[in-house]
Amino acid sequence: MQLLKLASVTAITLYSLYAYPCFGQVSGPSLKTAFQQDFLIGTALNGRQISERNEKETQLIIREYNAITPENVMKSGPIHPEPNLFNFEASDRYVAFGVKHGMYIVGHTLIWHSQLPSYVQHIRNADSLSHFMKGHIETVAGRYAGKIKSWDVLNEALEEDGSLRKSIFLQLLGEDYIAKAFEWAAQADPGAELYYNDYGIERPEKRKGAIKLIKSLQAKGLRIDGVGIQGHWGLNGNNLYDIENSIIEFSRLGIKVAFTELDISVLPHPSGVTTADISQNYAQDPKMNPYREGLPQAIQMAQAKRYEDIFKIFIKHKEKISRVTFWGAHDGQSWLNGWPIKNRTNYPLLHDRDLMPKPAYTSILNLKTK
Ligand code: 9MR
Repeated sequence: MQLLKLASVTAITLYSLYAYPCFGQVSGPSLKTAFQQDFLIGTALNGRQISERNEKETQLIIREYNAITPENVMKSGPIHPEPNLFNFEASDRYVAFGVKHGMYIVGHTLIWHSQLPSYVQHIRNADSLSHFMKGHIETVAGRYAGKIKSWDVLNEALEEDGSLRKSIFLQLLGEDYIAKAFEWAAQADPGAELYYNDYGIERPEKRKGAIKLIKSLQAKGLRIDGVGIQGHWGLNGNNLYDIENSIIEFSRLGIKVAFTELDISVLPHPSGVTTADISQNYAQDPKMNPYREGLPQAIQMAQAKRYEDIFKIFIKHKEKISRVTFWGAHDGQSWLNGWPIKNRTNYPLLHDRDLMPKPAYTSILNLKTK
């Protein structure tokens, strides 16, 4: 038994040394250095990470990544909980983290139908909603002007068929709310790049809607600097063609393309479709949580290959891509452990729950270092 244990510890150590030769050292290849000439490599930070509660996690984040996005702390619910009350404690800490570590700081997100403060959900007239939007954008984007390098001004404003989402903003303010969001963001922080961010816009139908939205801003003479394709994908590799075409088509609009929330789920999705619609929620079923005890090697390798295929496309189009951000630094923190079914064990990121690099990490790094 002891021998077996020793053998497996040795195997893991050897694998880690192979996969991550410089783990614990300050020099040697890391994602951010390997892709330095290509695009920024980012991660989303949760509240714990922003507070630097775990030294190993902090070291992993600053070693691998040169861009950060706040996973939740800048959303309107937490940051603007009452009409005249802003809670900047966590967001100030987030920005200070980025400044301290010399990182590219992303703001996420100014206008989103989800995670709205409850008083906004109860607004029933256009004037009050417009008043909220303007005040919110001016105050939040204004506070961090000069520090936030890029804002996800508008998040997920499209339905799956590419039509405008029937959010409270569209219903009370009409299409013009989109132009207003970009106009007010540009005024509040003239130096920040302004992005439209959404999931599934690599798919042709929804992509058309995103292109229409971007063109309508440009036709009004408003500034939009980039589009964020979130990249919440699964193991099925049949969207490579769509990913490549969307990079090409979006960049033809004269804007930058970023991949803003990349993760590759290894678990079955109950509806069979990969999306990031957080209103989805399904009952628990043990068949839907097959890897509670660990991820089989074959799936690890399939995920590594999937990441490799995607990154080959990113590298091919590197001059069109500004940033690739992963939606978290390790599997343990991923939202995909709780969505669309609660309490599952998913493995969507590049480092495992012990902060060790996975084959997916190595497959990406090898594209630049081998
Ligand atoms: O990862 C985020 C999770 O912790 C939150 O509960 C959820 C709801 O606010 O949002 C998740 O992040 C989302 C991001 O802000 C926008 N695109 C989809 C992401 C995954 O749901």
